[in-house]
Amino acid sequence: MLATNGRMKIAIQRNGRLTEDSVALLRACGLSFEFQKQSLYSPCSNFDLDVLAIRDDDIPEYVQDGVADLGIIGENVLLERSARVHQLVPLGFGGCKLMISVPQRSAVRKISDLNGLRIGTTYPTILKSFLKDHKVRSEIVELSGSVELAPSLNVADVICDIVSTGTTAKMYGLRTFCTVLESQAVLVANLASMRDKKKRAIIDRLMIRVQGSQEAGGKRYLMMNAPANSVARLKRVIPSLKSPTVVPLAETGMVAIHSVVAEDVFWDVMEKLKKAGASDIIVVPIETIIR
Ligand code: PRT
Ligand code: ZN
Repeated sequence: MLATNGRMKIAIQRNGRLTEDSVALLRACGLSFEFQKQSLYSPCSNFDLDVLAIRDDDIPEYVQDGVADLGIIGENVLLERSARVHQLVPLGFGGCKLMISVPQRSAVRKISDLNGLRIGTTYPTILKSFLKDHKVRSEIVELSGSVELAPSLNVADVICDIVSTGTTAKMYGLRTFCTVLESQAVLVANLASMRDKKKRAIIDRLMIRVQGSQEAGGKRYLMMNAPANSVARLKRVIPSLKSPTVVPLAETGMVAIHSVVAEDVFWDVMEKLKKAGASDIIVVPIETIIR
């Protein structure tokens, strides 16, 4: 019933590290839907796309098989499953690394030192191809979870697992040794849906919105007043997207300046602007930028 109601579907992780950002992205794209972690299916009231919330491990196959037309999934899971899907765009969240970690006192210093060792992992496919690329012969011990425990249980000598801050590895007496894969969440599409004219039109509409919200991400809209003769100086301070908009004010000799600044240099820019003569500085968030 679910798969055949004719509406397009996007699969997202139901309850995990990608859930909040996936929901936020779809909402930033203007999609209106109710989302509860226990609900599998949330129809969108204002866009021809419904949200299917499932375990992240199932997303590659669901998109490959057309149960969902689109999906948001970590590159690590996508690659491990070797699913045949179309990768639309990296999304800039869910960042992590698949890394080989070794016990603190291990003698492993270079990749060739892994020869002959047992590597515990839940990512045998990616690891196998990494070892092959580096011409290393190790034994891959395929685990289903609690990978960090493997060395202390003597199930493996070293491990290959997802690391973000490195705290977990440290907690288990391991030191991260080398990166096998850098990963982030990506938007993927079913191959047949990409070829279907009607579905493709909806995917293209969504893509424009995704790109718009990505463009806007980390940017602020800046408005300020300044003496006209300070414009040249102010322009040098604003690392704007394009040249700032300068509008004369009723008060002679004064102008309003509008521009876009990046969040990370925002305070720095503000201080310089004030010094350069700007006043009444107003900063607002940007929801989207369509080019
Ligand atoms: O229930 P379901 O199967 O849907 O969820 P899950 O438990 O399989 O996945 P989840 O929610 O843990 O992760 C989903 C995706 O988030 C992963 O596939 C990655 O793409 C991404 N991601 C980002 C991470 C991490 N950061 C992360 N830190 N996935 C897992 N971890 C784990 C890691 O496995 C290790 O146990 O966090 C621990 C390490 O974290 P640090 O910060 O201590 O290094
Ligand atoms: Zn999972």
